Amino acid sequence: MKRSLIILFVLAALGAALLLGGCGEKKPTLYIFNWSDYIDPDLLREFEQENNCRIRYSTFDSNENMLTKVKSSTQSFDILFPSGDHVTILNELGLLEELDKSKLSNYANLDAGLMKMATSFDPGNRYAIPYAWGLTGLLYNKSYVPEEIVAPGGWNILGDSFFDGKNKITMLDDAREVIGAALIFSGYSVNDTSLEALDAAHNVLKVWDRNITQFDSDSYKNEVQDGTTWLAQAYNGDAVQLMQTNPDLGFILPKEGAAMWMDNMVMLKSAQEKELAYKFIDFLLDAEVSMRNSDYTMYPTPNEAAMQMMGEEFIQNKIINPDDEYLEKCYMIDYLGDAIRSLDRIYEAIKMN
Ligand code: SPD
Repeated sequence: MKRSLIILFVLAALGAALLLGGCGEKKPTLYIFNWSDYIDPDLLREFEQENNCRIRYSTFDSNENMLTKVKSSTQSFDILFPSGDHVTILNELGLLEELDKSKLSNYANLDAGLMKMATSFDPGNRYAIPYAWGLTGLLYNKSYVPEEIVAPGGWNILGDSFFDGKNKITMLDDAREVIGAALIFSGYSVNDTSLEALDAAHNVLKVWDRNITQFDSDSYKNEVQDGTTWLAQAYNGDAVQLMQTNPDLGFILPKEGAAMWMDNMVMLKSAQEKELAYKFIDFLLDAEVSMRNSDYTMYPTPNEAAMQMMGEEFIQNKIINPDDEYLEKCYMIDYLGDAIRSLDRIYEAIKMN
């Protein structure tokens, strides 16, 4: 009798220990929704360990897909990583939490100049913490695309007759990027929604579209390596990530200029774990953490303290850090309000073709 009581006691103690500290423990969980290939996974594990929590991490490949999921999903997220124009859209929908900067001890690490730029989509820097910025260009596989085809160095490579009938080019599944490229090639800003500019862009796209097999923002990363795709519109950091392990790949920032974007961390009003979300944002704002993250993603960070710690190879890489002369030809993708409908119409017409 005494013996069975002891066994019962031991079992109960074991059960309690499991519930409180082991596999059965209910740890606070942070739901994060970010672009694919856009964070060092080691940092997620470190944050979990340091904060005795779990991170449920999901990815998206376009702002549009992110927005659709956030609006329609029963699953709620705590932190999202939208581009600037979509910060404005999320905010107009009343979905964003105004951030309490006193909870972000590393906020001062952010670059004052870039924070000023961010006020174009987040007046007063109230809702968004800039995370990374980049440019969009053309990634290609040198085994299939001869040097003389890319040598002209402009967006019109997309329409080169070398690709006729080959079905080997992809563009991003992103109306702003696709029409933006055609606008820049035609001599307009990516934010020009005048009839004249959009007509010119549409006409250019009709020509390029003869060579384009799909509009896709993720699978081109494998396909451009295995030869399914030879040339793809691509984000610069993603391209550099791939080029680090594949010497057959090349990337150009087109001579006419490129679309520029800034992605951000925002907290949803509906977030269930706001305190933990603040800790996560502050963790990523830490200079050392942010430096390690950029070294993984190959995108420059608006974290000035982190940028000062980046190695020479990163700083000198002109795909990641083009000089000012090139940046002057680039256009930040701005929020367009209702005018976005004209772009969507052109994009759908091109995709339907
Ligand atoms: N893999 C990360 C890609 C990040 C792209 N950012 C935004 C682009 C907006 N057009």
